Amino acid sequence: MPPFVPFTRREFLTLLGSGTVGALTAPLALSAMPALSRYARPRPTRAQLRWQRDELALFVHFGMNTFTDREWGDGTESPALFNPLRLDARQWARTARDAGAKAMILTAKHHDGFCLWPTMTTTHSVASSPWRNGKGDVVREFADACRAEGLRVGLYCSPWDRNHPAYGDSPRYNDVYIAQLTELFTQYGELNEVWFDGANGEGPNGKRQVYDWPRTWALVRKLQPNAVIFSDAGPDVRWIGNERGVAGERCWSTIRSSAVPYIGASGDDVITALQEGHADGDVWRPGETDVSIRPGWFHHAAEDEKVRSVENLLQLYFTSVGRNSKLLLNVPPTRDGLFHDTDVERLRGLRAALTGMRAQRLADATAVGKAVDARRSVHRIPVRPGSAVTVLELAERIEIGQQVTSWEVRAERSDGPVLASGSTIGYMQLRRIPPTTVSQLYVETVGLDGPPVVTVRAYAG
Ligand code: FUL
Repeated sequence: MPPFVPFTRREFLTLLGSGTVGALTAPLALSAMPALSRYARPRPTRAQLRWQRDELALFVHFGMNTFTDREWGDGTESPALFNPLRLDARQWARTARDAGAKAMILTAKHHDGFCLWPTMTTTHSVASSPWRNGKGDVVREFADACRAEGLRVGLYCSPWDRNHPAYGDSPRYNDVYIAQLTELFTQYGELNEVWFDGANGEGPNGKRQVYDWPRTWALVRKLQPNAVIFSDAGPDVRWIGNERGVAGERCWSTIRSSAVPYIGASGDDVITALQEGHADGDVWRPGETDVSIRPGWFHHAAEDEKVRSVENLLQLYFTSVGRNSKLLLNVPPTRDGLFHDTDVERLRGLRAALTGMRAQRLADATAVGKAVDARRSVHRIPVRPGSAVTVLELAERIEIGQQVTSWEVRAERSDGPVLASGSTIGYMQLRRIPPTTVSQLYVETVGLDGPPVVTVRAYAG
């Protein structure tokens, strides 16, 4: 999808005159970099902006594996096993809202092929289970609960299906998959994110399935035009390259589309590209950091003592949202169909820690900065006296693209001690620093095309 480039008429005419407009449609050559104006760089679509500003979403892995105590089912599981007697999607949604999350994504179908909604495409679904006498629909309850709590709704329907008999017969299974997605995209209201992985293991009979991604993505665009599409190859949101909750220290929301040419592309170069993106990327494709609150994606009672601590969750927030990514934090319901008390308590703790930090704001300023030369500018940010600064937050106006290639924050003056430094900023950079009492922050930024607009905040606590 072409990037959303909100030109003013004047900008457009200027570009026409300068001959830069062609760069919008052609992939950017490295050598073309210096000549590019900021107006030619990719910018986020409205849907990408909204997605990024949500900062935190919860991922909900729930399904047959919850009942078999596995991570990957093989598709032979009996639907009779699925019976979450106390399932309460409102409890998930309330917890998510209270944690500060703005959206949730549910595994409507995982690799074992068991569908959490009464699909017409297979009998391997909730309709064949004892749960709610076969009349239940987890996707419906999930979507209704999200909306009731003011959350946006996302779905993950695994393409790899170890149950469906058509899997491995590529055209036939692709029709099944499209039919499943069509049900999900037409019966549950507006989705804000559709999540795809490239999982493509051997089918039950050693069959190999070739997915039809262009067809799949076209279906999303047609039926859910406001949803962002996540996969490692985009097109809207890219995978961050690991499941440890850590975005690259350098993290561009732009990436060269050729670096991850197809879903499931592998190799060190691909992982580095996913982690860091590229300053000269031809597409706006921000990174999403998916990570679980527990060792596994699904709930296992044996892991009830291994839920991440509040401090650890806070750390994840810093290494994802605080590195220009978005945190998709997995919280798996138990067999009862509820989030576990420990997970709920930790999420509350995360919210309290973030709210506590933001309540102790000592500095908050947005400015273009004073240009020192064509690319370098300085900002002097006054700090409220009384408390020591422990966290620095920097942000760019990403509506107009990502600009900053390096930054440095010093205490008081241009020759004061360096409190923090880095390369990219993007949507947000968060840094902890040793407690420092200052009256002014001296912030220097270097932009790709000129002095960027930067917001600088400082917190105590
Ligand atoms: C992967 C899957 O194989 C895992 O089971 C999990 O769902 C993770 C989020 O995505 O592709």
